[in-house]
Amino acid sequence: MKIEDIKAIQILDSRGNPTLRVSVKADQKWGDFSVPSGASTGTFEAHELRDGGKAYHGLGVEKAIKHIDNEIKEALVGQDVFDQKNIDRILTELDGTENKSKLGANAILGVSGASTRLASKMLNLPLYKYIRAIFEQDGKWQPDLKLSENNFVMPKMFFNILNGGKHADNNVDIQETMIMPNRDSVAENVKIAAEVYMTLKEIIKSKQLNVSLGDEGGFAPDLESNNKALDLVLEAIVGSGYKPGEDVYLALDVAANELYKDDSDEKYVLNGDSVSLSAVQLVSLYKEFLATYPIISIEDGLAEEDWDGWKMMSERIGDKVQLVGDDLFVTNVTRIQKGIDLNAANSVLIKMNQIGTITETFDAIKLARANGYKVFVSHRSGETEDSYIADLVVGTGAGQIKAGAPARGERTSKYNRLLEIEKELNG
Ligand code: 2PG
Ligand code: MG
Repeated sequence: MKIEDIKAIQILDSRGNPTLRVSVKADQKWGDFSVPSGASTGTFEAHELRDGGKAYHGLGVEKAIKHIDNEIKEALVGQDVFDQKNIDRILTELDGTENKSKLGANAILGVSGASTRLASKMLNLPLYKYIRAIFEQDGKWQPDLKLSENNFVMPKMFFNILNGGKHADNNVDIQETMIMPNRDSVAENVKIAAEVYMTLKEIIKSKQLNVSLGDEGGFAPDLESNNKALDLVLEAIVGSGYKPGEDVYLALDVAANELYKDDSDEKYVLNGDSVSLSAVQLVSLYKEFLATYPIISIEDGLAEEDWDGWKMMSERIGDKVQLVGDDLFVTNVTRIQKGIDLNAANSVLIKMNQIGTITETFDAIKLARANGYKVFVSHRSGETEDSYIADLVVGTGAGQIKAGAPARGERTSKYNRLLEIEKELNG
């Protein structure tokens, strides 16, 4: 079945910034995909093409849309919609740059994602089943191959309920303090997360702190120290009637790139604690955290090019906690391979727009998994209503997902889609 048409429009993301919604057509049907956008981005991410100039403070995506309307459409019309690997190969070759800066990773991902959604629609398959099929069949739909169709596992879910760093206007350095409810079912986990979120709001109010929200829907009060962020979340878990370290675990995204200053030995500046720390000292702080709080994962605990620091961190705490590379790995197989070779981490965060195509996203997941790394599928801080990553995490069996707070439409669309998938699989 051949691609007949491709269209894109400029829409707004959850921060009010322009982004793309792309639609691909075959046989009277359209498949859509809306492209997310980060704020605490890694230097080595694929390039997000923006217009510059005055409109939308330079953030428009009309140039990316033009590339879709012209070169990309020309190259893809007539190609088989069920051969995702071929579609993505054409897109990357047409761009020709290392980081997709010619056509824009936002344009390319939009087309890549929309193609898979169209294909799933044409087959009348839920998206996660189509993703499973092409994930296992080397990027191409082959109806007669046997799939592990019945082994769908619902992911562990990480809800970001307290925001800081670049995602909020407060003094907390840790970008994301997340909770992971520890039940088997999505519905139970969503319930626990929502209850803890409600309790946290009451606690923050009762302490006369500000209940304003960060970019991902978590609360963003000013606090005395970074420890206080963890204490508050713990208090909310207990206050909701759950046991920390049994019913609910904690997880952090430190986004340490944003704390990193390269002008002295004390490279990591924690404003909330009024201290500057070396990598060794910062890892000692994590060690203290691990002794005090039931933390099961620390993402971007050190900066994206601090490979020696990451090795040291892995040696010291890698056996106790998931050490997740986000800005470190940017969903890029070359960087993930380097991490594996150096023993720098044990887990990887997967963001489709860091690399730019569905095929390369699959490659990153496969490489990580083949080397015993744990995998997280992740949203971006600038999101849309598109729930694609819910299907992605189930389809690939990645096992873990983070999609922000259990509040605000662009976050709940992912959790609500997981609720739907769970119901469908159980029914
Ligand atoms: C992160 C993400 C998503 P951003 O750092 O993990 O939570 O933030 O999209 O701003 O990079
Ligand atoms: Mg991160």
